[in-house]
Amino acid sequence: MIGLYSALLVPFDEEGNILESGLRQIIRQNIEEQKIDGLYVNGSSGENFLMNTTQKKKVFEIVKDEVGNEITLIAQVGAIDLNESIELGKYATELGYDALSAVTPFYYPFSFEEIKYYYNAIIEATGNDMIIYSIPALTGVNLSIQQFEELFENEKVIGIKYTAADFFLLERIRKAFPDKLILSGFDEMLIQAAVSGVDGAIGSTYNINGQRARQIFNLAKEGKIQEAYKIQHETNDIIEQVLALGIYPTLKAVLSTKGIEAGAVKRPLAPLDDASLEKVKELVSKYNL
Ligand code: NGF
Repeated sequence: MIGLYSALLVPFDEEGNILESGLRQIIRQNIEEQKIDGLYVNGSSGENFLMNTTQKKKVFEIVKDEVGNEITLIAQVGAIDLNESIELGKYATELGYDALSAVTPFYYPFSFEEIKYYYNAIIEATGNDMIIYSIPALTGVNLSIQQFEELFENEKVIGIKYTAADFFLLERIRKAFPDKLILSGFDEMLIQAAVSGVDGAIGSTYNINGQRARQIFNLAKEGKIQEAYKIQHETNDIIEQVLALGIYPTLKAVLSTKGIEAGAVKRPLAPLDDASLEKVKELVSKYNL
């Protein structure tokens, strides 16, 4: 399960329906152009939390159908409705997804016992491996090293998707659990994560910038830090502009300039205006995206 994963983007029409042919095109360019090792399906970048259950299942189905066994597939099934998580987890497992991942339950201030119950319930119902999706900035859930240890007591919890900038905690987790999988989540901090010993990474920008991410990761792992930083700096020039314009519509607009049917973002997320679309074209040409 080590490697670089794109957090798969999902194209929608103006009414919020999934564009199946566009989704297949995005998958193919991730494999053929970005050369990624796997896809993280129905995460934040897939606008998962804006979709209904039927749409989430549809995405799982299309992705597996398009990918087959070419690359590794992780299904994000987390939801605050545990029954939905279980239903999605069973569905993705039956489709043949390599592992599940679930965001820590959010909105209500769940106790750690409740969070643990949630993970163990999904694992028990599906029998699949689980990667904890920790993203404190969006969920408000900050798990401590002791809490990770308790979650890891279930051997089906194989690792963490670590989307945080706390490199002290990351170092502590790496040292304490050398055999657990750690996939880092912030593309703009890939070099720091690689040096900290992560096994790979999952990112939204790898949909358009996967090859630079690969160079950063490999160079950092080989100890060629200055060379890795050169590419991280260039990458962060791109990410800075993408974030300023609005991450998901901008990533889709970049794909659209390449003739991919990347569609719109799902409302209430807002589309880009004409001035922003012009800036996207400049970005694509300047960085050869
Ligand atoms: O989009 C977010 C939200 N984070 C992603 C990634 O960690 C999670 C990250 O790539 C993800 O994409 C998913 O679950 O689908 C950022 O977009 C990127 O580093 C720019 O900040 O924080």
